[in-house]
Amino acid sequence: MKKIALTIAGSDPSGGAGLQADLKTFNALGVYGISVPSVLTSQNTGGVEGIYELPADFLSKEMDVLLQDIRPDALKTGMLYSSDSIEVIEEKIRAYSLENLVIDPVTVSSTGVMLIEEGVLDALKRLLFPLASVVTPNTYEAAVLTGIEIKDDKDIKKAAVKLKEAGPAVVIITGGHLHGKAEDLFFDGVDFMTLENERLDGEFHGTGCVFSSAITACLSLGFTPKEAFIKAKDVVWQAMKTAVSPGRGMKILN
Ligand code: PXL
Repeated sequence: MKKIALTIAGSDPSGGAGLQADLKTFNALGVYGISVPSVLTSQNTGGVEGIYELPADFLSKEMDVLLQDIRPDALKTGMLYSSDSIEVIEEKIRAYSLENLVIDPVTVSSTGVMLIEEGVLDALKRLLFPLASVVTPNTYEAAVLTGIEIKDDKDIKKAAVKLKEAGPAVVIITGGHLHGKAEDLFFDGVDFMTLENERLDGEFHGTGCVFSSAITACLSLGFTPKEAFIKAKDVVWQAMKTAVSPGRGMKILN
C-alpha cells in the first residue's frame, strides 16, 4: 500500500490552491491523498468571491468517520477559518495520535482577500503549533504571527526563532525576496538553511499550498524535515515552470 497523507483545508474549485492542489501534489509524489474540507470557497483564477465554513460539529464528524477507517502517515492543515475549527482539529490529532503534522498558516489569498476570522492565528499558535513537525508561513504570515516587521534577512531569522518557541519541530519561512530571489529559510532550533531560486514572471496561485503539501507527502514517505524541504522546493519550482492558465486570471502550478 502507498503511504497516505491527509489534508484538512479549504476547497478551491479552480484547483489552484486548497485541498485540490494538495491532493494533486500528494498524487504527483506517489502518495495516496485523503481530504477533509474545512471551508468551501467560491473562487476562480481571478480570486476568492465567497467563503462558507463547515460547522465545527460537521468538521468533527468528517474527521471521525474518516479516521476511524484510514490512518494517515502525515497530515497538513491549510485554510482554517475559525478558532472553533482549530479546536476540533487539535482534539482529533490528539485523540487519534496523528503524527507528522504540517501547518500552513494561511491568512490571505494571493489577491488580498482575508481567509481567516479574528483570533485564528492565536489559536493556531497556541493549539496546533506545539503538535507540528513543520510550520510553513510565508514572510507576511511570519510577520503577522510574530509581530516582527520583516525588512531583511536578520528579521526573517528572528521571526523563525520566535515561531520555533511556539513549539513546532521545524519552521520554514517561504518567499523571502529581499535580494530579488525566491528565498526560503529552514530552522530546526539548531541550524538555519536557506534555499533560493530565480523569480519567475507572472502571478502564481497556490505556491504555498503545493509547498506545504509536498512537505507533507515527503514526511509520509519517511523523509526528514530537511530532506522534505529540499524536495518540496524543487517540486514547487518545477510546477511553476510548467504552470497552466486554465482561466483568465492567475497561473496555476502544474
Ligand atoms: O493560497 C492560500 C489558499 C489556501 N486555501 C484556499 C485558498 C487559498 C487562496 O486563495 O483559496 C482554499
